[in-house]
Amino acid sequence: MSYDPKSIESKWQSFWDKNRSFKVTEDRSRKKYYCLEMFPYPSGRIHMGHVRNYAIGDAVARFKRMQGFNVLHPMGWDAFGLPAENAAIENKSHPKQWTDANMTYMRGQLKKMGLSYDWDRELATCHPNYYRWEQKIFIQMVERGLAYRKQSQVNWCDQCQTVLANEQVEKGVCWRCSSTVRMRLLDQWFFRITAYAEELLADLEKLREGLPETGWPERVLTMQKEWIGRSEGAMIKFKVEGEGFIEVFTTRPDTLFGATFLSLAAEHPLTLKLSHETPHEKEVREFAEKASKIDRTQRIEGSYEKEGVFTGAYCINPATGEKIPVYAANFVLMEYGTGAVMAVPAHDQRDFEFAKKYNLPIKVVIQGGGEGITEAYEGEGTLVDSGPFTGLPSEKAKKEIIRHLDQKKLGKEKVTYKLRDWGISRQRYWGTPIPMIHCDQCGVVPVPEKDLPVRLPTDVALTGEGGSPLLKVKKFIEAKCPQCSKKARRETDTMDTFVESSWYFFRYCSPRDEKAPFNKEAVSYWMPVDQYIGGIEHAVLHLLYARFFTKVLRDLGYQEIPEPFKNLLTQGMVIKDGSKMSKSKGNVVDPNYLIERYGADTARLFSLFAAPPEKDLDWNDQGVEGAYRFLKRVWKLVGEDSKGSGSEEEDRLRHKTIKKVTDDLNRFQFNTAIAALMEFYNFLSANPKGASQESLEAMVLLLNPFSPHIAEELWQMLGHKESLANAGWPGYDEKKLLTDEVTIVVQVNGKLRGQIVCTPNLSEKQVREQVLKDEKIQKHLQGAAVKKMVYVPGRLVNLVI
Ligand code: ANZ
Ligand code: ZN
Repeated sequence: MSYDPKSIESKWQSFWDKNRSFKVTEDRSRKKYYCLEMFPYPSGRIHMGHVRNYAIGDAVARFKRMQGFNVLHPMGWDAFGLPAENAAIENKSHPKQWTDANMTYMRGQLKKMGLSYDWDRELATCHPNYYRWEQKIFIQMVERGLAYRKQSQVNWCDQCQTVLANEQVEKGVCWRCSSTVRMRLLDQWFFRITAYAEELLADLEKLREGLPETGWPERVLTMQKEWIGRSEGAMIKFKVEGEGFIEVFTTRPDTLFGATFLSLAAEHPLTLKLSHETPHEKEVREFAEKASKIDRTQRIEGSYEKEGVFTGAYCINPATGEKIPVYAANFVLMEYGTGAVMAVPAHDQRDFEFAKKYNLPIKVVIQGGGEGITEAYEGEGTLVDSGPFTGLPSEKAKKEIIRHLDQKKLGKEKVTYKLRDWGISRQRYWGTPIPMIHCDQCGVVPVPEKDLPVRLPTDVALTGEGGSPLLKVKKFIEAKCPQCSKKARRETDTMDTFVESSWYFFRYCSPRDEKAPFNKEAVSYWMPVDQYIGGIEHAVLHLLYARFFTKVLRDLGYQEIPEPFKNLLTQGMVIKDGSKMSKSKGNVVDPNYLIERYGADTARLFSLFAAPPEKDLDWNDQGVEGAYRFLKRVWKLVGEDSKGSGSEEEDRLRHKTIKKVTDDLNRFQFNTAIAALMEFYNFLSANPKGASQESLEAMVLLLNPFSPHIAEELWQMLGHKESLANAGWPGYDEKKLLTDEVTIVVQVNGKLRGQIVCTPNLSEKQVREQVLKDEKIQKHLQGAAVKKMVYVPGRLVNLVI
């Protein structure tokens, strides 16, 4: 019987389905293992990146299950989002229809891969049964001040009369109509993630550890740390004539004596106010207008000409008492610190260039530069020209200057973060409705819990024009105020889809719960996720938001753990012809083709064998052929009628292989584990008498995490009735590994006098002892003293007497 993946694979897939082979429930008598791959967006069909991700996850899940863990391995859909809306506009269909159809198709594809999911736990975030809980949590966050509304800058297209996401702004113009995009203030909903900045930073330490050699990758920890961006420094107040104070944030209070002007953000409230009714007003206004058009990407990259204008106002440097000018500058961000900077041109390069450009004084206050400097000296050092602080080193001066300012109530120590509150408002249709009602009398009022969920209406017209489609659904907008019962207006913003993916891993623990977002007991058993697997592109946003939500859910009393993901594996990309596989590059390999032609077992084996999981995988057709050939050979070997009786050498290699595969799987080194299986196969197939039943069984068990269909079938052929879904992982005997022997030739004064047989890993001293104990050698030595021993490890000993 030849290897026919198609029939075997559909046979076992229906077997697993029918028997609910991977269904799990909480069982406190057993150790749990929660294995999770990032859930997919139902874009239409799966791609090779998915195949790789899920092959890794499934190998881990099956391995852990065989090791006796109670394994939770769920799958679902991150089902809200803009592509559904765009596709609906294009195809004149509905986002729900499009999404449902995609989920159905992709579910079929995943089933054809033979992934060991507990499908009874499948969830889709666009279902009211899912998002109603998100709405409830949102309202509780509002009550706690963790969700709030504030005016904020958005990308706005005047032509389309709509807010644009950052991705919809290309080189400063609207993706749809190509007119210039401007920044505009709009009321938006925010999550106060900054309230957790310190904890999010500190807990990164907990993630460093995890299981041996795993935890979270250092790279991801660093990216999160930089994103949170903690800076220690001070707030310092500069008195303005007639206008109170301007407060600045600085990390270098030691340079205060060198602050020769102040720079405000264009959007700083004082920028226009200070210039009001001065000759500078018009110029400042024009400047602010222009600065607001710099788009976000350029801002972040700093790729624009640094410019500014004088506001007409002066303030007092609290250290020197000198009058210094106040400028507005386009590189000062309103969203960081206080939106105002004390400019120290001698020690900050941007300030230096600005001072040169506008002819402002440059005063050196840290030793390092001097007269006529050509660039800023940004390092620390000894203070000069700084009054009573002259001569102090920077570190000490920072503290002393802050203390001095504190006494005069002009400054204090301050820690600032780059992390911004998370803007979650989207003027879109296909998302979770924000459950709030606007009343002229009562303000913004939460929808009462009994009225949840606020369902997304289905009868909407999607035209792609002007603003949120929900604005045109009268029935949706018209609401009664929950407080005063008067006519009111329903919020039409929907939530960022990152909100759904911030807590889905909790919902998997009790996905059909109708009383709460999730069951506390179930969560206390399953969470945290033991192994999370997904792309590096989620290193910051998704993973940070999920960590934040976990802490919020803890503080709202829903659950107790502080961190959701104990170990994280970030898989590399799938590359073909030198670039990432993608539709736009036209270099995709369709998983359907692979599965049709070779079977899922080959597709999975290839994805795991071709590269270590965190590295990029370079696609090659020979690799797939090779994986297929290997499975065909194993099929033939196991299927042969004659079984050998084995040998000591075979036993040893079997134990060695089991150990190697076990160790490698513990470290997710699937490629070397598979290589060990290939070596084992080579040995077994070289024996003309056939391999022993025991070795063949080991081969099949070890193959199961990678290529489970063929493994199940071969297991039956070897005479077993039970499915491998519940089989145990094979053990090995350490002692058996040590029975490896080597023969060492022994010479005396260069002449062959005998040999010893010993284990290969003896030290030189142990070899010497064994040689001197050997009777035959002792005869040749005749009691003479050994002056020197030459040892070629594992091969030869020469005794010089
Ligand atoms: C005076 C000074 C002197 C500064 C000096 C630096 C060097 P990090 O480390 O990233 O936190 N700054 C403060 N708020 C800003 C804003 N809204 N937009 C742009 N720049 C801003 O950077 C903190 C430093 O960045 C602050 O320290 C401030 O410049 C500037 F020799 O103050 B410094
Ligand atoms: Zn009201």
